[in-house]
Amino acid sequence: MSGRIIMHVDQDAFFASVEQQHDPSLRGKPIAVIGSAARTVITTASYEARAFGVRTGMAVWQARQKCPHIILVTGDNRKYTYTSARIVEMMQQYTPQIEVFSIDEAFLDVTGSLSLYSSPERIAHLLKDEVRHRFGLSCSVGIAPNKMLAKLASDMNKPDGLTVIRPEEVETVLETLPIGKLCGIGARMERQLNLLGIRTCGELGRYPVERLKRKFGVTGEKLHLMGRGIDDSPVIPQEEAEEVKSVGHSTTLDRDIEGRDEILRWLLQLSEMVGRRARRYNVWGKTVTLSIRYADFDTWVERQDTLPSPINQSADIYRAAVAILDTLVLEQPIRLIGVRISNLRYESNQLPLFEEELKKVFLAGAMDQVNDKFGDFTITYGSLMEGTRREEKGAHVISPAWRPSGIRNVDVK
Ligand code: TTP
Ligand code: MG
Repeated sequence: MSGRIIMHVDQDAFFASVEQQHDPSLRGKPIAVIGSAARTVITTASYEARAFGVRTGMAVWQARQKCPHIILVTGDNRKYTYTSARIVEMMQQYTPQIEVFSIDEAFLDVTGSLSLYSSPERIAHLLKDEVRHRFGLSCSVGIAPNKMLAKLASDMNKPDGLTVIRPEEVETVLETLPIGKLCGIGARMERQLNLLGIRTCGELGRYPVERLKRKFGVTGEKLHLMGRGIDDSPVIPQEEAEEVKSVGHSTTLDRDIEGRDEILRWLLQLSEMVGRRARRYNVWGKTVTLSIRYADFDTWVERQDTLPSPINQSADIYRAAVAILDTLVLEQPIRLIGVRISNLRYESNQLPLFEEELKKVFLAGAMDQVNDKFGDFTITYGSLMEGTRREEKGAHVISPAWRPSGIRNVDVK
């Protein structure tokens, strides 16, 4: 393999396996973990329970229908965050280049570790053995030239899998792969792409990028790259993640724009991206900044407004950005436009499931990558980009599973 070698490690049935490890009487049995607050929904199920058709998100009564002798265990987040942190600590010996991606997932850039180990597969075997011996858990590993493909690979042979996608195999793997399998293409986006006649990644990669851009705005380009299996986003270790001071998105436009309607459409899309990201991390901003670069590429305009109280709803951000726009007399057509909130307030008690400890893992491990191409093209007001229906909100390109992608400023190119 040339280029980067990225490994994605995903624990199998994580919460359930931790519970089975903790209480040996649960091992080998169909169990499901339910939330400590909302006890009516299955958080995750052991593979023994999955064999009966029990799935995450299922109501408890449905799970009982599928598997009458299922054992329900109330989740204990402290156990999971503790185990998660210790696994990450253990993985450090293989490479310091580890990005904690969620409570049971991490990316490892092992490119630099190969002088110490004979092959990436060898690292994966050692790591899997160690997870089993030290934690009594099994995990699935994907190895590929980038994060997107490594994540795809780790999911291909679950549980206890090890899947390698070599650079020369990428095209073949993607050719027939349904687009919904790609981390980042949610059900709505899948439907929208299906309507264009795109069902596989191969078809997505071949679809004219210009048409994708016209339909999905800034997301179109990314979809195109995804279809081709391209993802340059780096693995960003926790300690390199900076404290976040603002949440923003900006985009360089394909062509200069000057009509107010068109500017507003971009503002709406950018405001939604900022709002979505801020909400995901329970962050509010009191200051809204609008940045504009004119067509001559030399002149920047940056104006901000500080509001009476912090906001993170997209509509509020949009409204504030439009208010700022209305104070400007535009001198030339616009080439770049950006929206940002700053003066941030964190609402720590609002994380729905996880506790303080995990929040740290999430916020630190999750700090977004500067170049995280696949990190947050969460939304697009696709229809609005075409100037059609306002209430049609566009698709969630990134599924919630592609978390945590952090809240750092990102330029959408
Ligand atoms: P996942 O890795 O999605 O699921 P999993 O580890 O249980 O199973 P798999 O073998 O398919 O990887 O999520 C990791 C843990 O996160 C999971 O054990 C429970 C928790 N979780 C939630 O709390 N809510 C959710 O919606 C999901 C999907 C997971
Ligand atoms: Mg998992």
